[in-house]
Amino acid sequence: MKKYKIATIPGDGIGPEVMDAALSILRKLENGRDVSFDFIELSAGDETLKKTGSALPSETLRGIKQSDVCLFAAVGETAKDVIIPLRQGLDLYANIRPAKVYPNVPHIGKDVDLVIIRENTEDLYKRVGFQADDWGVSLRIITRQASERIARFAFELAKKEERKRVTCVHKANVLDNDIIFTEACRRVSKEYPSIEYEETIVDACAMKLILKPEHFDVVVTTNMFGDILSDEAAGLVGGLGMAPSGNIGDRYAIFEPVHGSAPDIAGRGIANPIAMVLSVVMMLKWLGELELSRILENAIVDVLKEGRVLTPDLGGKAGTKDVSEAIEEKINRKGF
Ligand code: GGG
Repeated sequence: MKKYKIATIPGDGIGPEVMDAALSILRKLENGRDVSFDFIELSAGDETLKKTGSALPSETLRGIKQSDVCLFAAVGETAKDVIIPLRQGLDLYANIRPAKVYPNVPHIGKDVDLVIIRENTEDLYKRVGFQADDWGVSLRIITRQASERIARFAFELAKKEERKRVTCVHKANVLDNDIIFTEACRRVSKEYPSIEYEETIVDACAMKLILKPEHFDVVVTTNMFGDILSDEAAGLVGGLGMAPSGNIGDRYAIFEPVHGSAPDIAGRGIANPIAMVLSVVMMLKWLGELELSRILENAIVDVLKEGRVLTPDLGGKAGTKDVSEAIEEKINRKGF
């Protein structure tokens, strides 16, 4: 029996609702299989700050380190005090953000199946700067080491997933530190001659994502550009309710939906859990549970194909729990 210790951080707003959906589905996946999940709930976020005085208590960090992997849902206003320290503190240097068109999901980008690899530890997110009453400075730190590391990660992912092209996205025509990033990507690209390599300026990339999204396969970019472009890419494939992600390092990994706590719909039971559940699919792949990840992704696809149980963001009237139950039913019915 394979046993996994999974740290869970439900967080704020719709976080606990989509986390419940994910955990209930994982329990269903355990049934009759040689795998078991031990969930360890940890706290972080706005509510945790109110209760404990810290948005990211040290027990939470310790709990993640003692687990095989972490599932994170969403936090609200305290994002910068939770997500950034987790990514940098655990050296989760690669943020994988896929954008893929699924059946029956209203979308504007046809044939989109791309993945954005966002450098996750430096750039403006280092939060090095100064602030006075009427001015502020944030240093945009880009190093050769981190750039080469993320470039290599992107090419390795392209190789593993049999993807054809890596696009390095930058603003090296204006920002000198992006020359370091592009040169690193170019150097690493030489180690992968069978994968096509190109460079695109970030503003041109933002436009081309709308005009010709099917062109993109693997996009590798710096932290801030990756944040913005991945929301744009999510917009091509049905919105943030369909956007999963993984924060990957050499020792630890945290999987989370791209969306935040969505306070406008929190507590109403109508949040789309699919971004969270697709993050579980990514987590299972990372754990090496390829068969389970395939079963789960197929169950999601089956529910979407039928188009009967969809949350309001996808044009339906179903609730979060309806969607998770429909996915569980598919897992059951297929007798996997
Ligand atoms: N899962 C990503 C996440 O929690 N992001 C935090 C965030 O964007 N917070 C702002 C908000 O919830 O409005």
